[in-house]
Amino acid sequence: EKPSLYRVILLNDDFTPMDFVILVLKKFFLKSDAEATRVMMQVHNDGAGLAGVYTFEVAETKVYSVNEFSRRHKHPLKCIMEKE
Ligand code: TYC
Repeated sequence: EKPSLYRVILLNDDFTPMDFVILVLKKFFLKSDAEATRVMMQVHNDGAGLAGVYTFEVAETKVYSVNEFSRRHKHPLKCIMEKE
C-alpha cells in the first residue's frame, strides 16, 4: 500500500520579512534561491503556498521545526499540513 501524502503549506502574514521566508524554504525544504523566491512570492500574493509534499512523519517534523524556528526568531510565520 502507498503511504498517504501530506502537503506542507506556508501561510502569509504582514510581518515576517520576505528574506526570512526565503531562508526557511532553503533551510527546511532544500529549495534553490530561485525556487524559494518563487514560492515566497506565491504565498505573499495568494495567502498560502506549497512548500513540499511528504509522508506523515516527515511532514509533521517539517511543520514543527519551521514553527519552532519562526517562534525562536520572533516572526509570526506559520506552517501547516493537510492530507493530499
Ligand atoms: N507578507 C510578508 C511581507 O510582506 C512576506 C511573507 C511571505 C510572509 C510569505 C509570510 O509565508 C509568508 N513582509
